[in-house]
Amino acid sequence: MSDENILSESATDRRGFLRGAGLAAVSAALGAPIPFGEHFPDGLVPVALGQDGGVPTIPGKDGVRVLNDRPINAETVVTELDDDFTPNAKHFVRNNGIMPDRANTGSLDGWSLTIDGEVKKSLTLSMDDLESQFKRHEAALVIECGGNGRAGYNPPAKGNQWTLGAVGCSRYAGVRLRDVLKSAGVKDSAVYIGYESEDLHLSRDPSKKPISRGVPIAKAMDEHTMLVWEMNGEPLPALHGFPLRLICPGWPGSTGGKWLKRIWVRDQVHDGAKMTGTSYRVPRYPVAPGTDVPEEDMEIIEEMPVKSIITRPASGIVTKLSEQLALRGHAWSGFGDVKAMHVSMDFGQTWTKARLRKPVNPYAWQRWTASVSFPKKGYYEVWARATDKQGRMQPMLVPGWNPKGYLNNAMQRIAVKVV
Ligand SMILES: Nc1nc2c(c(=O)[nH]1)N[C@H]1C(S)=C(S)[C@@H](COP(=O)(O)O)O[C@H]1N2
Ligand SMILES: [Mo]
Repeated sequence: MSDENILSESATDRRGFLRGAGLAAVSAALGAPIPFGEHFPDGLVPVALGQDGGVPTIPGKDGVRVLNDRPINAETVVTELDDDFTPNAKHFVRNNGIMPDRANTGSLDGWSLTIDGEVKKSLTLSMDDLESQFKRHEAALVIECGGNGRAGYNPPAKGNQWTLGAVGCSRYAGVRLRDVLKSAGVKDSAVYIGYESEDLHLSRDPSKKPISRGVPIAKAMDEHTMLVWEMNGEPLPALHGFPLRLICPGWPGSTGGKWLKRIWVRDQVHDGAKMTGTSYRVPRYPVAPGTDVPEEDMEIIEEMPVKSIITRPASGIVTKLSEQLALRGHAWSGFGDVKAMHVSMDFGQTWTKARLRKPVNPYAWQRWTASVSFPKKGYYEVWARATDKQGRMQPMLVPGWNPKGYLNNAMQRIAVKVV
């Protein structure tokens, strides 16, 4: 292997050198006043000061690519997802609105979690109540945005053009949602839960919510669904929902409300912001690319499909004919464990079984490793394909086109030049 890379664009270090600096310092570094400085999003490095010719960065984030800065959306460069568990600094960020002030101040003043609706007894819980009244639970969980891979669809779907990196698997600690729901006493009339959060709509209109989604009561009562306040042993970071978030593992990341303040148990399918219309929905039947699908023919996304990534080597690697090329990455599925992982270096004619680790717990991703050798010099692609325990496999091409560009679990391909 050499350091050479045949791709024109490589994953480089996008650390902003002004991380954490105040407005005055930023202004000094720019050599100019910032007339609209008060509107500059907290925690963002001005494009002019970013590296890589102006790629914006986010303080406290490493190895991420910013897709949008209002609201903040950043995906992880795929080679930066190599860790067994994704460090906080590398976890992707998907915000639909403006982060609440509380996230930045780290204060719990006036904060509580309300559980109400179709329950026998409404609860108002402080962080101390959550920590002391319920059994602590820890798990490593994949969070993947429903739109991860959107950039692969044609005709293109509107929205953040996520490639591979709107996914991460970090270690979380908190409590099972079902323990909290049980203590409130779920009524037979309960159908769904909806979350409400402290973030603001982009318009700053307090009567509007950026997002308020939920899951059916069975998923809410599943033993793996959690309320978490710790991420990789640290208090939940501001960008990831301080002080408390929900995680419904295996389901679209959007079901995991950040900056949580209420769980509303509903007697109908929750109808909060981004639950209705075409949000986080796909057609009930396959459609041709570009089809205008009527809203009533769209259904809510539940489990996320089987998927894998290649975290080593980077696409574009140059390797020697005499050497074996070591490959590695992670695989996961919303439908249960991944049971097999295969790689091909001949455009899918033959497949080699990779080694695959068991997950540390359900809904954690699984490490895979493989090595391949090449018959002669030239250009190759390595393709990687996961199969879950229900027999579902990643498609070679983008799967069914859908108007919002969700659920693209096509195999990842990397370019390899053998010299
Ligand atoms: N309150 C709130 N919760 C939210 C969001 C949001 O904008 N506001 N974004 C959702 C979406 S679409 C995703 S994919 C995940 C992203 O979680 P992360 O930013 O910790 O990666 O959070 C979800 N929870
Ligand atoms: Mo998302």
